[in-house]
Amino acid sequence: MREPVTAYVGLGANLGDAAGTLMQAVHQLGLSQGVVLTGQSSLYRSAPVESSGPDYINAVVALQTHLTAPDLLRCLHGIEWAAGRERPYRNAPRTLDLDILLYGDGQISSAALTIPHPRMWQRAFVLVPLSEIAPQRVPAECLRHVSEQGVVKLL
Ligand code: PH2
Ligand code: MG
Ligand code: MG
Repeated sequence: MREPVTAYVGLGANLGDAAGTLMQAVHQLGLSQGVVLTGQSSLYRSAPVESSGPDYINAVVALQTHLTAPDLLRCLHGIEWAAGRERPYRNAPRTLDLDILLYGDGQISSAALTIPHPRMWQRAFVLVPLSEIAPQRVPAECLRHVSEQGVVKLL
C-alpha cells in the first residue's frame, strides 16, 4: 500500500446551522474509508470574503490518508452533497465547503484541483485555524499579512 500522506482540509459554512454542519462533517470525514483524523482546530467566525450572506464558520482538520488527492476530493464532495451543498454561482453562500488545502508537500495543478489551495495564503479564515494545528505549515509572514482580517475564535 502507498505510504499515508498528511493532508489539511479547510471547512466553511454560512447557511443553516453552520457550526453543527461543520462538526457533523468532521465526524463523517473520520468515518471515511482510507482517512484517519489526526487534528482539528477550533471553530472561527468571520465575515464573508468575496462572498455574501451571514458570517462564515470555518475550521481546519488534519488527516492521514491513503487516498490520492482526487479520491480525497471525491470523498469531500460526497460529504458536501450530503449536507445539501448547492453551487448556483461562484462563492455563493453555502451549507458546507470542504477544500483540500495541503496534500503532503504535493503540488497539483489540474482542471479539477489546485494544491496548495490557490487562495489560502491570502485568507485569515484558513491560515489562523491552520496555524493552530500546524504552525510549521504557515509562514509567519503570511500570517502577519492577513492579521487585519477579522477572525474570531469561538469557545
Ligand atoms: N469561502 C469562500 C469565499 N469566502 N469567506 C469566509 N469568511 N469563509 C469562507 O469559508 C469563505 C469565504 C469560498 O470558498
Ligand atoms: Mg472554499
Ligand atoms: Mg470548495
